[in-house]
Amino acid sequence: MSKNTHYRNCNLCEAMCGLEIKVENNTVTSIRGDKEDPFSRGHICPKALGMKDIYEDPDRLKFPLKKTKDGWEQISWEQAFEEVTNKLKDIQRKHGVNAVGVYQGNPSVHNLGTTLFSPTFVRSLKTTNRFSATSVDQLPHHLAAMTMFGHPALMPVPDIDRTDFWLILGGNPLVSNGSIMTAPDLGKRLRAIKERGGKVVVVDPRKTETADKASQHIFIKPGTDVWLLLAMVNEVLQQPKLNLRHLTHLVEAEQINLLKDLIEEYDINVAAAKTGIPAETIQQLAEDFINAGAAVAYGRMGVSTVTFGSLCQWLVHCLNILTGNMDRAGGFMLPSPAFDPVRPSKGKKRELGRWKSRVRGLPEFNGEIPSVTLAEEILTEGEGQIRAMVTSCGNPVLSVPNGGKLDKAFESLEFMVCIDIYLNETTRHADIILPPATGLEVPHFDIGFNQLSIRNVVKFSDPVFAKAEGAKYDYEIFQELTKRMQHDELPTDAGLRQKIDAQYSFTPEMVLDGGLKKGEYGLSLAEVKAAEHGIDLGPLRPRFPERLHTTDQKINLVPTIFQEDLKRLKTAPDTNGHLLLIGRRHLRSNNSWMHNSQRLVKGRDRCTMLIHPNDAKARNLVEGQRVAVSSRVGKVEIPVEISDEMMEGVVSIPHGWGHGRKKIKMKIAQAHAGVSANDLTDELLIDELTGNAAVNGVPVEVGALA
Ligand SMILES: Nc1nc2c(c(=O)[nH]1)N[C@H]1C(S)=C(S)[C@@H](COP(=O)(O)OP(=O)(O)OC[C@H]3O[C@@H](n4cnc5c(=O)[nH]c(N)nc54)[C@H](O)[C@@H]3O)O[C@H]1N2
Ligand SMILES: Nc1nc2c(c(=O)[nH]1)N[C@H]1C(S)=C(S)[C@@H](COP(=O)(O)OP(=O)(O)OC[C@H]3O[C@@H](n4cnc5c(=O)[nH]c(N)nc54)[C@H](O)[C@@H]3O)O[C@H]1N2
Ligand code: SF4
Ligand SMILES: [Mo]
Repeated sequence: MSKNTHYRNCNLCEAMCGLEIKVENNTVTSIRGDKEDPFSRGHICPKALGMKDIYEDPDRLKFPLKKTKDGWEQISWEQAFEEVTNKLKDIQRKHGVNAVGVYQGNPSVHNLGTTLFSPTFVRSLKTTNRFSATSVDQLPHHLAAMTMFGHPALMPVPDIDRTDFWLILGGNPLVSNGSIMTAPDLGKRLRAIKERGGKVVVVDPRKTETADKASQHIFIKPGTDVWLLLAMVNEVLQQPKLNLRHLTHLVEAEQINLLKDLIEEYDINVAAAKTGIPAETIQQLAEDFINAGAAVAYGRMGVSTVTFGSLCQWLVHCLNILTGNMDRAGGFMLPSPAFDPVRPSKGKKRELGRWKSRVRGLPEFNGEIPSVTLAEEILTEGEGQIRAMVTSCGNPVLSVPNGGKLDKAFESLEFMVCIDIYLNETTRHADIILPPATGLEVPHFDIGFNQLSIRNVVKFSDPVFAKAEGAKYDYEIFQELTKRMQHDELPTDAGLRQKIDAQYSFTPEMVLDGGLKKGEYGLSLAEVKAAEHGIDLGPLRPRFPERLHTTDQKINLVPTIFQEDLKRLKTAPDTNGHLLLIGRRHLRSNNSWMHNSQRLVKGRDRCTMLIHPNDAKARNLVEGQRVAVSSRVGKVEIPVEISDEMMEGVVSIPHGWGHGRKKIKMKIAQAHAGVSANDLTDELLIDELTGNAAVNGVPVEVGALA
């Protein structure tokens, strides 16, 4: 590859920033924002340079490793594939198909080969013990999409370039760079709302970086947004006349009446008592939202990973729909991606809980069971117990509640294989690690995030560097594993067999080309490749009703499961008297796996606990002091940072740290170890409807070290 300037998308977070990468003598000499990218317009964040660090990282794995009594030994791919699949098949023969569990982590959706080729591999394992980061993150979004719009992937995004009022609940897009909303250059986009006379309101227990730049910030007690949203929807329903615009015929009038009856009791006064927000503030917020030109409510992690996460996401939709802001410019809209994986469901009935997890009876969703139940599925003896694990792109020891228990569970397995680029807190438990080429070495295309993008765009990114000699692409690893996982003892149905055979004869680029041509813009991959800065396909367009996948092509405003789940509000436990733990993200951090970049971890310690001055005073704590934080499941020691950016009664610890565990190989991360917030979060604290983890709003005790 002789070219020395390359244009490609950053694949690290959801923002899809265009990068301009200069290379000399096989070394990256600079990474800048691509000013000609029509979407990101030159914007990048500090993590973009992490692409160089990952490429050059001496700790990054490139060849298969096998654990032996003398330590890790490099083995050939052939040996690795043979041993892995023989072992998995053996265990399935002996203990049944469900004895193999699989966990897929976040970078799965940031890698083209894994996005396209891992699903068939997972199916070829034939196990119902499938887990992923989805249930520690966004299950409530998918459930609302599926039950209201007919498909779990139909998640509208806020049309922030045209809105007059953006209500952000539990999201910190200026740091996360947006989630379930692909919107590079968010700082400018947010400023533009204010400059055109619009308003941005942030509801968050912490005065975040986003709240700081917003028109208004409202503190809320963690886990209580459901009451705020109920009160706001109630206010909307009290309006003399609703105007649903073009959705009027898509929502049954009886459903609106039903909703009115169901939630009548949850008014502003109830909300004020629960949330800690004054009644007048809630009243004003509701009025502002109703009276704004185009308005949009958007709720992310902070209202998804809480005990009423699903009700929250449902109510966010209700608020947008009933104020006429769904599917409208400046409101909540569905993107129109060039490569569209959302296929007509051919009458396929989708529901929650087609099967239940063995130990705790948590519901299946979209073929997976919740990750909060993974540890007990491994540790609890009996038929169906997980005895071998496959992980791909995941670090559940640091990302799933009660990571300490999971650490022990993985240690007890008969066999574990990890498809991963690092020897970290999770993969250290593996018997074999299969590392794929990654980052600048692989072609990239954002299948997932073009479905969540606030403008319709498309771009293909060529690799900047060739992969190391003898290394494998992720899709090649999945092809090989899939092919070899077929065994005569376990019947493979014709449909799966067909998929497996097809998969073996395709490359990701062939799949992309086919999908793009079939897509609504009829583009070929060659045409997309020719536009190295990407192609702008225009602002979002109204897509209702034709994109709805419900059988009657209407919106299901009040799905029965939410109606039922409302009953749970009556028995919500009282959290008064406890400090409540919430998370926090940092611009230079990316979940658990980018702390091996010196430039991203340098500077002051970021793994600290934020606490309000009054709460610190009540416990005689001073700035920088190390304290003990404990919860039902564990205890950590961490320095405190005292700040009135916290709401009283709430403390915040970032997740993804905790690299002090033994036998990992991430030198820089180990030198900046921090502690894991998920040694405190509780696998029993969940959104009961879906089993999604509630990593926000965890009761904890804080005190000086003994
Ligand atoms: N307390 C608390 N916990 C949380 C959260 C929180 O806010 N608070 N957030 C949750 C959320 S939103 C998420 S998404 C999860 C994330 O949870 P996970 O996905 O389990 O964790 P990550 O830290 O993203 O780990 C990514 C793994 O993929 C590997 N990797 C990186 N690139 C590649 C690649 O190209 N190929 C392969 N095969 N592997 C690769 C890394 O080495 C690492 O092991 O954490 C969740 N956990
Ligand atoms: N720099 C960086 N960017 C990232 C990541 C990263 O680790 N670092 N991770 C990526 C991933 S996987 C994801 S999913 C996204 C997440 O993207 P976001 O959801 O935007 O990010 P968070 O920082 O988790 O924001 C959650 C907010 O909810 C608030 N909160 C906590 N509890 C409550 C509550 O009960 N109610 C309300 N209203 N708010 C609450 C928190 O204070 C926090 O500000 O970020 C992505 N981008
Ligand atoms: S905001 Fe996200 S996509 Fe953009 S440069 Fe940073 S990590 Fe990459
Ligand atoms: Mo996430």
